[in-house]
Amino acid sequence: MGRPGGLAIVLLVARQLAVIYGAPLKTTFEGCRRGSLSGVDYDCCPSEYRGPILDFELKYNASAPVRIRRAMDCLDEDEASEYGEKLRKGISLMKALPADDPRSFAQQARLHCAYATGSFVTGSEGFDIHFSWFFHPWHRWFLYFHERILQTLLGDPTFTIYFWHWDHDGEAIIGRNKCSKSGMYFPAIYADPDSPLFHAARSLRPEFPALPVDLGLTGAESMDVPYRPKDLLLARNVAVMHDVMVIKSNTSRIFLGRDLRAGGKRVLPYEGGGSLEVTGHASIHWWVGGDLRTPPTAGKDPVFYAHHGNIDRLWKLWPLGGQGRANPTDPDFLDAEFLFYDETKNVVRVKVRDAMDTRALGYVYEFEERNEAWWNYQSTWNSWLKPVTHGPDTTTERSQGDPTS
Ligand SMILES: [Cu+2]
Repeated sequence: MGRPGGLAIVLLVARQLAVIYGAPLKTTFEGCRRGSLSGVDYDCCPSEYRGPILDFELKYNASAPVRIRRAMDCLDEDEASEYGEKLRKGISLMKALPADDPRSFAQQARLHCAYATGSFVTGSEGFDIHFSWFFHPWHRWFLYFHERILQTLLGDPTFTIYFWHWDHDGEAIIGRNKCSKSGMYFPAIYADPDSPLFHAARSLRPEFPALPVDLGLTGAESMDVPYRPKDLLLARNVAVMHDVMVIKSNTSRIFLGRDLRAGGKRVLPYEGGGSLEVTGHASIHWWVGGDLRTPPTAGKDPVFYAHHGNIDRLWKLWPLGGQGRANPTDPDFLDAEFLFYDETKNVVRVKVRDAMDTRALGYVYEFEERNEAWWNYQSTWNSWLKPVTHGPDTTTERSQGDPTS
């Protein structure tokens, strides 16, 4: 047998071993196919993916000053109107790009859909970055490129996306500035029907804009969101946040979700998801409803990006909850690769390890300290909450931090 044949066998064996013993997941756009989620088919492969693939570290060297992604509810009137104007302009420019332009709003939503429906393949399996330890880093990258594209369209490299501060009940907190408004209401700039930030496919009930979000919503309630009065919601939301961020988060498996490696099989929605992904994060998706209810269509609603800003911030807050709360150092986590489009339509290959420090990516969040009311919440939270299933090894580990056990 000649050398090429021997090499082929070695490669084949290495590939099989990688599937059996694990190796970092690598994304390729080749072989993208129609995907599905919960029995519904979706066609959301990127429209155009030829051309060289650039490596993230070679292309970008962060030199600009670090920007602050601020809480939308904590802006003063002038700041809010200035931000609203810029964001409306940026999103309308993004929506006006040709439909097949990978920077267009529609194509960004499609890319999120492709990563949510098993459209991209590892081994012989389609994979989903949700319900796995990639949920947080993948969405960090997704917002990062969304923000870069907005900066370029606006011609403003200082433009920064702000977040929907839905974990903040309005009890005054003092961070970089003093903020005593509640972030738990639907952000007004996304509610104006004449704005490009509006999305018609939402199913918020008419009374909901006057009510706080419902962070305790469960999947069973998601199709017909129940009415709960304001006082109950404000208190319950703080309890839910404490439960998810402090009680049910003492290992990375519980907080981030199950591992996913090259050739890994997809699991049912929610089965492998981390605590914040399944509760709080998903609850907001269900509460807003419409396209936001399910991952394949969620990116079509502009409020998605403000919602996920807060998720990204909460991921940064998580290690402050106590010992053992650290992101995985497993190379199969850190060296996993994803592909995104940048502001010049190039395909960029990123690794999870390059997303671990937001400062290196050029931004930090307002309120990155232990200053939200939910950190120190103590009450009969468990009498209000139904148990949430996070996967097979969750139930036993959860009880270690459960004050009632
Ligand atoms: Cu998502």
